[in-house]
Amino acid sequence: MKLKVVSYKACPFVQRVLIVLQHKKIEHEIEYIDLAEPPGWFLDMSPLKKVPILIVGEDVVFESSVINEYLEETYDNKMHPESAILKAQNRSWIELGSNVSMCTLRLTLLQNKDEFLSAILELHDYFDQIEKALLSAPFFNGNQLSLVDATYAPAFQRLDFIEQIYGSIYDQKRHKRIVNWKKNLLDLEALKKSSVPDLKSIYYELLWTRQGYISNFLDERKYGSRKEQSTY
Ligand SMILES: N[C@@H](CCC(=O)N[C@@H](CS)C(=O)NCC(=O)O)C(=O)O
Repeated sequence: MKLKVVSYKACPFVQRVLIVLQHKKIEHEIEYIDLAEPPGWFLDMSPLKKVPILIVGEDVVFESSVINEYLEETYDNKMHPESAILKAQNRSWIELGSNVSMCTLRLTLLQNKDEFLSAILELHDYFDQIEKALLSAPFFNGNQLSLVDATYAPAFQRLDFIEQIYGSIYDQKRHKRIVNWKKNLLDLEALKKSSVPDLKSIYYELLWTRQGYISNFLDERKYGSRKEQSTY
């Protein structure tokens, strides 16, 4: 069955799916769209008008975590643990991963310093919980890459881009295991291959377009005059 992922270059949720496709070595096509001007065929196919969608022959699957579950059920190189309780717990942490991604997105949109700092504190609250769940191991469940890892890697990648202009975001003392985990995820070949090569500059362009507080840390000379705020 032919697989096609409909993508937007800067989307972390698309990357979750592409990491799994890479890890399982599943052949696929990617079609990029512009979310600021989504094509009609995409709006007809995507009930939430969001990417990613996965087109499987004549069928469409939407929502990144659901797409990943479909890939997990259908293809080898299993990423979920076998036991029902561990699998359920992995799904719970995937859910929390969506809160981490949304909070990371908010860091790029919030307009003032206080809101930005309170979003970092919210992230720290999530990190406190994750820290308790992590093992002293390269990945979430041990040595094997899991769907939990595929979920968090794109968020850590964006936090890393933010850190490169803003400075440290993690609490190195409270979040030792997370810092180690995110290093392992950032080194993953599957993460590198899950985005376009110029993701970092696309991401900084987006920060500039969004004109949130974080855009003050970009080099203004590179981006020209400040524009009207946009969410894309
Ligand atoms: N819960 C969705 C989130 C996907 C999502 O928010 N995608 C963004 C791009 S990164 C999008 O398509 N936004 C378009 C819109 O909200 O209109 C998933 O996990 O697939």
